[in-house]
Amino acid sequence: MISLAEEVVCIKCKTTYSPSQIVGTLGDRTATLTDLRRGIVGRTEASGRANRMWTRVTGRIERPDISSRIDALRGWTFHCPADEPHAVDGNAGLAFPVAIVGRSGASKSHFVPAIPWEVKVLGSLDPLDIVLQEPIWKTEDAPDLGPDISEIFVEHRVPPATKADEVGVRGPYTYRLFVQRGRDREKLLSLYLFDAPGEFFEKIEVIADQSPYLLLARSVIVLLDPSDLVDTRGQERLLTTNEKNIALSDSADLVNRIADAFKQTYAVDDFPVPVCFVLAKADAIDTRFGWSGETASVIEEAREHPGQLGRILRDASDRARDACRDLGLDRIVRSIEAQYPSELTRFALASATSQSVSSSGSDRAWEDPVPNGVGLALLQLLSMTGVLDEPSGEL
Ligand SMILES: Nc1nc2c(ncn2[C@@H]2O[C@H](COP(=O)(O)OP(=O)(O)O)[C@@H](O)[C@H]2O)c(=O)[nH]1
Ligand SMILES: [Mg+2]
Ligand SMILES: [Zn+2]
Repeated sequence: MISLAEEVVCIKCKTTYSPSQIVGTLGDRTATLTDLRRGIVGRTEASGRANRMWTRVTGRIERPDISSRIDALRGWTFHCPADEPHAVDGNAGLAFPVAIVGRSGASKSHFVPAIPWEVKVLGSLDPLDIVLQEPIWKTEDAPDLGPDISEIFVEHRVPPATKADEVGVRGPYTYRLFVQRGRDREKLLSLYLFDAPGEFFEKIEVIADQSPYLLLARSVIVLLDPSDLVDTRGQERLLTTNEKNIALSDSADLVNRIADAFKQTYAVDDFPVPVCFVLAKADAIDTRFGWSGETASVIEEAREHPGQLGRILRDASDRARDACRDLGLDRIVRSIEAQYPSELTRFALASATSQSVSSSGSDRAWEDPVPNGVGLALLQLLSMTGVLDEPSGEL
């Protein structure tokens, strides 16, 4: 259904290339990505001999110089075959670009770093054999794996709002995503994450011009900001009905705009990729829905009912959708159901920090930020792509 291929997605020229078209350079050495992935380049004669000897003596294929070889691989830069030179991501695995979109202030710049913090550092999906790791090749645009991971989760600082004219799209931040379940038992994906300013999603032409990555994404997370949709904790006053109605209509517009941008780009009648709508900042919402325990219950249920993760995730999405309705977001839910095919649409509630920012004087800081539900949104997307499918064909 969804095509995931071992191709290289070039965000700049909005095209995908085969690895054989991508040339890597390291000093004065060049090699195609196909050759590098096979590992036939970068091995010296001497290390080749040592490897053969090691294999003969130990009977194992592990190589004594593996870490130095990996270090050498990290230095390669990969070039897009387009005329104007620019770098592309050369990591192995099925390219899985995930666009995180939402209006300004929706929590995008917190949600993007919350994904690696929750899934990679805290290992929230480890019990499901889904593991996120550092990539071998980091891209030029995002050399330190960004995006503000230590700033938020270690130093507890609040990053300033992402301004369109200052930074543009940040990323791709790339990670290796190992999925050790499902039909193939072992699958390697190259997850790309992007962070863009909310202004980019205000007009459909701007989406096409400024956010080509959005239209190349194989999955989308749409963050809905509850701050002006429902009364949230820490708010100075209750919202008026009028204010809520304006915000509802703005959010429904965003939902429609994203659907239109994809449909026009792909020239299709139905939205073509998996999408998860996430009611963000769930920590600030008064709801009876136990959103913060959802990841744990999905994991526990999956353990009790092997082979049924797909069904379990659909149930979790239905619960989240009903919670959104209960909170008065029925208009948004209806727009979503009208514009997006149900088999490619999921809902979730999540928080990048599980708390509101605390301010003393002019200092705004996080006290002890911990993401929750962020990995579950990623899991919903993975499930819809089919990579978690069980041998029985269960989705
Ligand atoms: N309560 C709560 N507040 C959040 C959360 N994430 C972000 N915020 C607040 O929302 C503001 C905007 O977040 P930001 O990530 O910059 O939004 P962006 O414009 O979508 O990138 C932040 O400065 C925080 O005050 C969250 O998970 N929970
Ligand atoms: Mg931002
Ligand atoms: Zn390119």
